[in-house]
Amino acid sequence: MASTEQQAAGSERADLDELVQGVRAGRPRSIGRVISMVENGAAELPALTALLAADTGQSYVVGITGAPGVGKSTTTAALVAALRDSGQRVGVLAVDPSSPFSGGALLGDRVRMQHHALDPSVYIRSMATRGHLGGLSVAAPAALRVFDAAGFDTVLVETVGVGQSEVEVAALADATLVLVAPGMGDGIQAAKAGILEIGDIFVVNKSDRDGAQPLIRELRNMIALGTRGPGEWQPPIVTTVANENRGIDELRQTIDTFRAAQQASGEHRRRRLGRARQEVEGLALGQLRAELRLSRSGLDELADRVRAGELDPYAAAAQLLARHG
Ligand SMILES: Nc1nc2c(ncn2[C@@H]2O[C@H](COP(=O)(O)OP(=O)(O)O)[C@@H](O)[C@H]2O)c(=O)[nH]1
Ligand SMILES: [Mg+2]
Repeated sequence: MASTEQQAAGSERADLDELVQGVRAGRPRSIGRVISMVENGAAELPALTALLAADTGQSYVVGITGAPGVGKSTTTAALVAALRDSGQRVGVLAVDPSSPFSGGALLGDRVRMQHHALDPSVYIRSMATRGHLGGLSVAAPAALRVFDAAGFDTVLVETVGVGQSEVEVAALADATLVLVAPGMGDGIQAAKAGILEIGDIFVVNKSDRDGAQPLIRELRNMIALGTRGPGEWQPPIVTTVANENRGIDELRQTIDTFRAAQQASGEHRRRRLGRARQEVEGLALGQLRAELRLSRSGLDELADRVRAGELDPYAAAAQLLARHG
């Protein structure tokens, strides 16, 4: 007869199998549970990830970045509708790297997404990544893998945070849309802060407003000054009025054109490789950090010697790693 321990392990395994089947079938409850496990860094994650791995590699990830208020959520909702019209199943992941809590900040966006919420071919989820072991570089790809295994053709990733986090999220996407808008004062300003280099497609949203033409000109000049060489993808500018659904079909077609070009050039594979590398590194570093803190590797003792001026921090770090190895 099996021991109670074996029985417990067996039923845990059965739970995981059921969860994996639920994700594969695209069941919202299962997808939601697994993404919560990603957020919380659950102990079952490695086992779950191994079970899901065979079903991944199909979905296309589109990152949507830009300053707050530029129209990211409106554009995301409009793109969801356009992608649904072309028969795709669509996932939306709203990432807030600055918050340890998911949900709250996105309530407004939820309302906007409401008419998609009843569509079984659309799944919308927000996720917080602060406090996650390995941070955004681990949590976001793990969540994307869940969407992927659930069979979504396209996953739209909207960042809620600002600044560096947007650049980080862009590094996880297959294609990055950078949104700017006239009359925001900081439209191009935000672009200057590193966002220009990450844009595959630029979107001038709110083009119903004054100042759209000068903004397009300014953007075009800045793109021309960029470092992209001949034969490389030159980021196009798409003009939209997202809340009126104008320009959204053209945007969807431009994403398709970019996708075809990046697949032909090998750039798509390079990006996926970079993403996997970042994830593996993030996991390894997170694990190492946890081990160094938990194990009696003498971190406290070494720190105390550094404090007392008996040891320099480089030597202390070298000793720490040597003891750990
Ligand atoms: N006039 C105008 N307003 C827009 C447009 N797109 C979005 N908005 C409005 O701009 C505000 C901010 O949009 P939102 O999508 O929440 O921006 P986010 O913070 O980047 O996600 C909302 O009130 C939208 O209705 C547009 O093309 N033209
Ligand atoms: Mg938003």
